[in-house]
Amino acid sequence: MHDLLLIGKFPQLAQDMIDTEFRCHSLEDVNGNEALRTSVRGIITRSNCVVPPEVVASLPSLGIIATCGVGYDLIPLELAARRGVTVTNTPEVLNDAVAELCVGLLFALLRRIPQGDRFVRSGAWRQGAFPLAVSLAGKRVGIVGLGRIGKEVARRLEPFGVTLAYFGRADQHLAWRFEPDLRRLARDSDVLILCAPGGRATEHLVDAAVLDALGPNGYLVNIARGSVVHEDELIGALARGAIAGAALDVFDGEPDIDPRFFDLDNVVLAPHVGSATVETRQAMTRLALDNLHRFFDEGHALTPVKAAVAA
Ligand code: 8YV
Repeated sequence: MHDLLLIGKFPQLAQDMIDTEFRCHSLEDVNGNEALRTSVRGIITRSNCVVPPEVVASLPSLGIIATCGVGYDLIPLELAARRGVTVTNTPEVLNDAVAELCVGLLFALLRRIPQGDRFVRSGAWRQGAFPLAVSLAGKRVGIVGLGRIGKEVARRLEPFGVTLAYFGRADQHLAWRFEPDLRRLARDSDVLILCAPGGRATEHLVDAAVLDALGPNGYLVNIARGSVVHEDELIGALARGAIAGAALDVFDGEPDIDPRFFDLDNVVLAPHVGSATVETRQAMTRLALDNLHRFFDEGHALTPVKAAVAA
């Protein structure tokens, strides 16, 4: 049974799967045992955990970093590539779960479902009706990053009678309109949905200028990464009504998010649960474990991250 360095805390169902197939060690265990440190060939982690470069550099036998998740923005890819370390993620198996959460957050945002729940629980209903919200039907939806998850979001929203357009690296020549200018997409959208990968290339892609273009009747949904939005400018836009509202599953510094969010009534907050279903996390863990087995047994992985794409 191979030894792995475990970085991050997994749901118990995932950890149980891992423990039946590999011996997991903490960073403290590895650093305190020279034989283990020099023999560990694999790291297993989660996409919302930082894999420190100094840890990657400290493991002479390291051959693979397998993350449970599609994002790899917290893994030092360039260092891994220089050292010939394979990095793997778990694409595809979580598309449905993340897209479903996105649709759920969008309806929660537009129809103010969390606020309605609080309204009933507070007894305020006795004093009058809950305020009117807005419909999704007929709205213009702009998707930022039409990758695998972005396409699943678009497919789920189309039956609701929306008009879809997207922004990304290139025109994919699909039925939906490609908009090469993000501010123009925001200007021409009622809802802007962020599905782009995290990392340097997308950091603060959505800033005050984009939010101003989205406008006071516009809504933002972020299921990507907190880093894709300039969070301070988002909070300012929400506070002054420069946009109508936002639904966020990802944040800077999560789980310790900016407390200013808690005072905003026009924001729906979710604890990075896009892929957090039993079925999906089982599938993600299975794929990460299969990547490790395939690498150790045959020298190559099933779903390696292509560093060129990540650059
Ligand atoms: C979480 C995600 O990271 O897949 C990703 O990139 O953001 C989510 O699936 C999940 O907690 C990974 O274990």
